[in-house]
Amino acid sequence: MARHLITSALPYINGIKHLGNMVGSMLPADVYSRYLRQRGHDVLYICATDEHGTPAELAAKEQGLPVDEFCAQAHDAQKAVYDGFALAFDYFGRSSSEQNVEITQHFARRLNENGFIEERAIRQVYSPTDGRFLPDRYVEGTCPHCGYDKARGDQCENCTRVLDPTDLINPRSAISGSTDLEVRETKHLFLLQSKLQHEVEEWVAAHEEEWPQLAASIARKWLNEGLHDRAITRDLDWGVPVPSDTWPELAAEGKVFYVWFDAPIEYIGATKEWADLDPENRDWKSWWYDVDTDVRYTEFMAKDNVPFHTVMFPATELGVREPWKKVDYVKAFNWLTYYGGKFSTSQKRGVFTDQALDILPADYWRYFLIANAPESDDSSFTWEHFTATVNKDLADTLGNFVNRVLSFSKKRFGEEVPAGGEPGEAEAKLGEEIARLLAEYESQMEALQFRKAAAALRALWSAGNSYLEEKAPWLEIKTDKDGAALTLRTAMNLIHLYAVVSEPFIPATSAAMRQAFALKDDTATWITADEARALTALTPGVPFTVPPVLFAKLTDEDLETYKERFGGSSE
Ligand code: B3M
Ligand code: ZN
Repeated sequence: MARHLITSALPYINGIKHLGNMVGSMLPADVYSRYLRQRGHDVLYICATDEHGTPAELAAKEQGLPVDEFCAQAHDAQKAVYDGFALAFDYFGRSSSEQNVEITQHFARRLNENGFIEERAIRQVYSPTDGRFLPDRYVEGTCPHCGYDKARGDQCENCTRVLDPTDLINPRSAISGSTDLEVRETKHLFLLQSKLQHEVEEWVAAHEEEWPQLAASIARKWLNEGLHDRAITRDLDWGVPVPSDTWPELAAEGKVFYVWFDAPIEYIGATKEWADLDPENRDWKSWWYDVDTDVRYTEFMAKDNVPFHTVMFPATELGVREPWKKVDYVKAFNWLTYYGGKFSTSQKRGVFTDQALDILPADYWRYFLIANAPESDDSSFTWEHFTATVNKDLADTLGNFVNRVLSFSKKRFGEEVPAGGEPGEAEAKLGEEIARLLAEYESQMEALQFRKAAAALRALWSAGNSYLEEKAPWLEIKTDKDGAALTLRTAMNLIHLYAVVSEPFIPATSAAMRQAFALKDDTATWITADEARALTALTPGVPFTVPPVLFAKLTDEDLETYKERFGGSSE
């Protein structure tokens, strides 16, 4: 048993996320956490809404709400969707929490004491029309690198390059649209990342071999370009205030920390939020402080977040000169596209997570998304692919197997696992196959290779179908009643095995399968290789019920309806 700390990139507060966000961070982190818990590990899965910065202020403005009220509502709305997806966070916090304010300010003070923060006067975009400075996303314009004309002042969504608002060509205010912008001088805090370059390089060198290539190559690229000193404060109303004990002048001017400074610290902050709810039994520091080899820390994120997690946040943690836990494994994802084009929150294209749950239960989405996770490359969502996968894998291969076996057995043998027959050659062959596939599934899960893990799970389901076709109990029963009982009992044992091992992917369906045998809701007991080989855990006489159809088959008409509602192309 090991201690596993798991975090997924914090979703921005500014709106309900689309399926691309879900598959690139929270969902795989949940699948992995569930798997590790089932294997008996001590797991802490932490996430939170990322609530500061210009996206929050702009979204609140759009809805005509004060920003704190907007964030409270938007946090609850996102949390409801994640509950709907059955994401089993140990805690889902808020980066605007007092815990995060406290730890962020502590980090800043320590960085300052260690000589890694400097006050500098800089030139910032100022809008006389709006009567304020326009940091980050308050400015939009054309990307100087790729020419994308809706680039934001902090990052270009198209080429993912990090930008400064003054880099943009033809800049305009995101508040008023005004192009009457000027550049004025103001003081800000800078994090002297250049002084930490060497240390970060050493740290990355010690870890990158273990990371997936996507994460390692992005980290390398950033280090090769050189770490630049970066402004970590902003002229905004909403954010973690610069502490007045250390920087009275900046604090009086109302400066707050830049959202990317406090957001990763919220991984720690949210752990403290969790612990503060039950301080007798929960120790947040035992997960984060001076635990270098006691805790294994895995982060999940899409590729645009990788530089912040492999280079910038580690730089911050190193500069603090205290033994804060740093990431061990960075699981990074490419993009999920919508018919080859971009899913986009700001352009409202693609399928949003709340809409997805309106249409079908979470397990349909969880399975499809993980089985097609953009791991080695971008992958494309199409309704054709989605409906075909649901019908083939979930409705036919798994759902139909469960229903066929249980209804037929009920009809011929009543509502108990049937007695009779001795396992023979077919069962021995099946057992070997199941044990082999289970080992494959386990090793892919442990390697965080989600598509391959999904393929192994699908192969486990298929093996049951092949066995059933081969033994054909509906024919067998005419000549060999005991033989048919053995076949059905073995098939029921497969259902029991599926209930346990499918849980990380399709938890609600797993629960329905367990309930068919009135098994207590104990998924923490994994299946051993010997049990997989024997397939005899469910013994004759165990009562069962036939569950309702596990997965509905999607029709051509459904497909047309989805395409009409969401648009069946990238346009
Ligand atoms: N909220 C960016 C994003 O949603 C950001 C992640 C923060 S992780 C500390 O893509
Ligand atoms: Zn660009």
